[in-house]
Amino acid sequence: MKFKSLQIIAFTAFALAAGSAVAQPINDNCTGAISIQSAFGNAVGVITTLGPYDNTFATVDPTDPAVGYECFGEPDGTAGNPTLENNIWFTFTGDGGKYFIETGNGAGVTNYIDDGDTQIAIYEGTCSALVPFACNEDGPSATPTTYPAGLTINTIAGTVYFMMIDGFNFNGAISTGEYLVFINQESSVACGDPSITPGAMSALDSTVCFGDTLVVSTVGAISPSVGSTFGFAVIVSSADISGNNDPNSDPSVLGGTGAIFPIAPTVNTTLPNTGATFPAGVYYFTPVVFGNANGTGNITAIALDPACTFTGTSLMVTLFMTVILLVL
Ligand SMILES: [Ca+2]
Ligand SMILES: [Ca+2]
Ligand SMILES: [Ca+2]
Repeated sequence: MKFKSLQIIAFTAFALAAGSAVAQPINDNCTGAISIQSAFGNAVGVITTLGPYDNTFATVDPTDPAVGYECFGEPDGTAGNPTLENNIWFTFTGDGGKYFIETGNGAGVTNYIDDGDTQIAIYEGTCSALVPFACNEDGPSATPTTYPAGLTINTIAGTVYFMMIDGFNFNGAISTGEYLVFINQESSVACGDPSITPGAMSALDSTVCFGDTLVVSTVGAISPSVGSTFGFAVIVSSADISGNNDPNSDPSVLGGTGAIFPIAPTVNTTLPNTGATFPAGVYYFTPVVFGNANGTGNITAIALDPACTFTGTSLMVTLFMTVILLVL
């Protein structure tokens, strides 16, 4: 977006001949979003170029979202009244990777968007119930004369995203034209990354009676994000397994959750209800983050790589009666 100085803009008036067809882009609305899935899952550092796309005849639709683009700089760079002008839509499914997305100029573009001035808003949910996920007005490639949007996102594996790219409207001067979309997977969290941590686990009670519900929570977990299977899980065992990075080879391990939030870095919150039940006894609950693993389902069914598995401190809980519902 322009911000610091006004510019003299030369308007070129033109009229379309009567009867000529003006084609809206096929992805003018969310429901027509173009899949850009091919740009995801490629090697880190390899830029995938998509387009060019042209917003010249794109329109604003009543089904467009009312929120999620609060960062857009209208009317004058202050973002005092963000507006949609000529938005077009794209969709992709996350794979847990970290991606940098920006627009720009390049091969195939014959009418680069005015001032390069795009805006990007990314949503989760569905077209009829879009949930704001990320927003950017000007990215790191912006200069004093060109203002392409660009942002980095951590995708969640399996989550469907909708990306809206709009043009900036500088006091009525709307950026229209063509642009490319560049998508580049950035380095993820490798097994040796010092930021990796299974987080801190706590429980509401250390002793649990029949009929009680035990809530175990973990905060601050950061998992690796490499390999086909990675993420966070809670292991239940009959002995303390603190620091055992090969937990599935430990005979005391009884079970646990499936891999949760395969995204990194991230912060865990209270985990979903597993509905698991256990007989009376002493149990240990242990957070674990892992990468470079294979398989799906419960943590005990996943082939872990001990060199990329990080098991936290076990938390002891005593169950006094049988059939206790555990909320992990
Ligand atoms: Ca539109
Ligand atoms: Ca706009
Ligand atoms: Ca911009």
